[in-house]
Amino acid sequence: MRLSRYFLPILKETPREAEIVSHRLMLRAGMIRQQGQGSFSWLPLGKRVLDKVCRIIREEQDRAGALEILMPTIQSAELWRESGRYDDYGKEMLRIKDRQERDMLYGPTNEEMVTDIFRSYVKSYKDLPLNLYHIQWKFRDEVRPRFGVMRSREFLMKDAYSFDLDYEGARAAYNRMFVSYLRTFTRMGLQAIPMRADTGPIGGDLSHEFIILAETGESQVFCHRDYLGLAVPGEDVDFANDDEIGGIVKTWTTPYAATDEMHDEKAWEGIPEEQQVSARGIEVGHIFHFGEKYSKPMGAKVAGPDGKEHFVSMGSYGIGPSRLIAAVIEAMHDENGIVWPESIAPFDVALINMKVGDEACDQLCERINSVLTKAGKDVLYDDTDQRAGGKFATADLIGLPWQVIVGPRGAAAGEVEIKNRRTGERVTVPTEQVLHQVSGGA
Ligand code: 5CA
Repeated sequence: MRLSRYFLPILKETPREAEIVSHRLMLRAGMIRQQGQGSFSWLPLGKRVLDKVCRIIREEQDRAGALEILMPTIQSAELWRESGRYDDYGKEMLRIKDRQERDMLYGPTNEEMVTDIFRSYVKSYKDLPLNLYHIQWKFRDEVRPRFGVMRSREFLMKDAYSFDLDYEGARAAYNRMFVSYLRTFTRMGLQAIPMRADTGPIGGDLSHEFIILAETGESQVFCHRDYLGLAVPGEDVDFANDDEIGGIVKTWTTPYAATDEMHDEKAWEGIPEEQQVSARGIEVGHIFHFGEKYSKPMGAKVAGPDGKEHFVSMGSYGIGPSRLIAAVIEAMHDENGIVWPESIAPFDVALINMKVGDEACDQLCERINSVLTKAGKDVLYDDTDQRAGGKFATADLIGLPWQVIVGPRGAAAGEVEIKNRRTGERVTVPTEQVLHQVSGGA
């Protein structure tokens, strides 16, 4: 992609309304634009990150056996009256009327709608387990939308819903999502700690929030230091093996970890002080087991092996991709800007032409752009006529993992400079080695 043809509205000034670093950097790097209170457009750079985040989420949901669907944003109040939540949900729900004066709403979550899909088709335990997920916009009229996309009113959510014959099956489904979440967050370079959590308006008796430790986090959290060293399961983890998955969940739930609402002072005092981590945290995922809370009132039941009808045991599993991006920036930035992990960087390489119009520089840049692109790298080629200083500042601000810098002297000598954004390390290499170098140099 040529920067001269791209839409990257970088802000020179630090926006005053942004209180936390991720919000400031997302605005400055031209990733998002505020459209109203708690409502944001995703500009090209931000959209690329959002897509990469969603791709990782999808891959890990699919690996764990969940199936992707897509449900509408606008829902009928009728469904919500069936579960009793139409009245319970309160002011956070955006209520709308259509031209026939029917009560509608903009979905804050989808338990009712997915339960309706399930009950319409699935009648036998033989079709279980089933887990359906979608990635769709939600609206919650939050009392205090703030921190940009961290707590907005309209936000993207991946929400998955599991259906099982009994508690044992539902617990296994819960465990699969638990492990899938550990993998998802690790792939984005984040260390997420699962903590016992309150279930709020979703309901149920078992729930974990996945928390990223960060000073700007909205919740106070408490956990054992052991979490900081726990290994996350690799790609080869067998989601068909309930014992293996259950074992991983056990390892990850044995040390103490709880959010403020679930904190147990007594248990906490039993942990040696040097092992206690009391910090602020950002909730990037939240999983719930709620059994028959929706299946019973909505009549979602299947015939069991005993020939009798059973209300299915359900759970729901959420991740906020838009919030997640802000959380990644909170965790990974420096004084010059964002420092993306390679897995979700909007582009892999910033190719910086220091002297546009110089034939040798232009030609070399074209060649490198083509070699890297052919090798599957996403390249943002800075072919603008900005001064070198401005180009470096932009590249640092938008945080691409590698900068390939082409100047006239190097071009004449057949060399380029390569900077690693994270470490700041710079090396000069022969042009033939650029691909090797930006692929990790191994
Ligand atoms: N139905 C359940 C699970 S699918 C549910 O709605 N859970 S939730 O309320 O905990 O939301 C799931 C995730 O969405 C949260 O962990 C968070 O990452 C994200 N999220 C929730 N509210 C917001 C918000 N106002 N802005 C940005 N992300 C949000």
